[in-house]
Amino acid sequence: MDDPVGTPIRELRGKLNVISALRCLSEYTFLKIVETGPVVMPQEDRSADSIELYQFGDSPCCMKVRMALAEKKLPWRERFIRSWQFDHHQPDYLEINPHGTAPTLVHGGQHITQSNVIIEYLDEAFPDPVRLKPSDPMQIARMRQWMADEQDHLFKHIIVLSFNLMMKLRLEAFGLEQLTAWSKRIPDQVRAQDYLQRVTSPPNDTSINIAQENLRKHMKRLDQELEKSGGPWVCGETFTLADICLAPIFDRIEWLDLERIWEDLPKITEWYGRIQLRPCFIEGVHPFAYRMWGPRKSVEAHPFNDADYPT
Ligand SMILES: N[C@@H](CCC(=O)N[C@@H](CS)C(=O)NCC(=O)O)C(=O)O
Repeated sequence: MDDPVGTPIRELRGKLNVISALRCLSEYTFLKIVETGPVVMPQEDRSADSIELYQFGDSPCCMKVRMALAEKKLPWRERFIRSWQFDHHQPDYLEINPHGTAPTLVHGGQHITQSNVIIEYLDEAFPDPVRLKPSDPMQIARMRQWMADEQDHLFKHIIVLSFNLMMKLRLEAFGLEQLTAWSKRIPDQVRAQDYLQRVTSPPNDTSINIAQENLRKHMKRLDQELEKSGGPWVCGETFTLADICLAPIFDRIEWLDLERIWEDLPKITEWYGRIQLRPCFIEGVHPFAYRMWGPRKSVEAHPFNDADYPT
C-alpha cells in the first residue's frame, strides 16, 4: 500500500545510510593508508640541511645571522638579494618579509624575519654544539638589553653614517637614471623617494657628527659593561648573542674608517680584537667582493659587475 509520507522518509534514510557508509569507508581507507604508509604526509623538514638565508652581502643584520650559523656549525643555503635593484621590495619577497628588509631565514618551510629573532631561534632550535645564551637570568637580561640597544640605537646611527658615507657612492656607480628606474620597483613610493633623496643629496655633516657622538656614548657604556663583566665577552665568560649583535656594528664602523670612535676605550679595543679572530667572525664577515663602496673601496677601482654576485 502506498504510504505518501513514509516513502520519501525511507528514501531519505536510505540516502543518508549510503552517505554515512561512504564516509565510514573513506575514513577507514584514510586510516588504512596512514597505517600502511603508502602516502607520505607532508611534514616540515626541520633538519639543519633545510636552512636558507635570504640576505645581502653587506648588511650588519645579515652578518649577525651568518655569525650565529657559523658558531652553531650549521650548513645553510644562500638566497642572495640584489638590493641595489630592490629585489627585496618585489612581491615574492614581500610575501615572506612584509617589511622588505633582510635577513629572512627559512627553516622547515617557515619564514622568520628580524635578525635578533632569527639568531635566538637558531640558538633554541640548535642547542648544540654551544649555547649562545648565558644560564643566569640576570645575564640573559643583560644580553637582551644589548641586543635591544643595538637595534633601537646603534643600528639607527649606523644607518645615518652608512647613507652619508657609502650609499651615496651608488650614484657614482650606477647614475641617477638607473637608480630612478630601479626605485620605481619599490611599491611604497614614499620609501622610494626617501631613498633617492638620501642617495643623491650631499653628505650631511651635522647628521654625521650627531651619529658619531651618539655611537661614542654607547661605546663608553659598552666599555664599562666589559669592565664590569670582567670579559672576555659582553656578558662575562660566555660568548653570547650580544657579542654577535654588536660585532657587525663595529665591522661597519671600521669599514667607514671611523675606528677613532672607540680607539681610546681599552676594553672595547680588546674585545673587538678578540672577536675578529673568532672563526664565526671570519666566516660571517662580508667578503670584499660583496662590500659596498666606501672609503676603503672606490667605485673607480672596483666598478660594478653583476657577475661578481651570486645568482
Ligand atoms: N630590525 C630588522 C632590520 C632589518 C633591516 O633594516 N635590514 C637592512 C639591512 S641591514 C635592510 O634590509 N635595508 C634595506 C631597506 O630598508 O630597504 C632586523 O634586524 O632584521
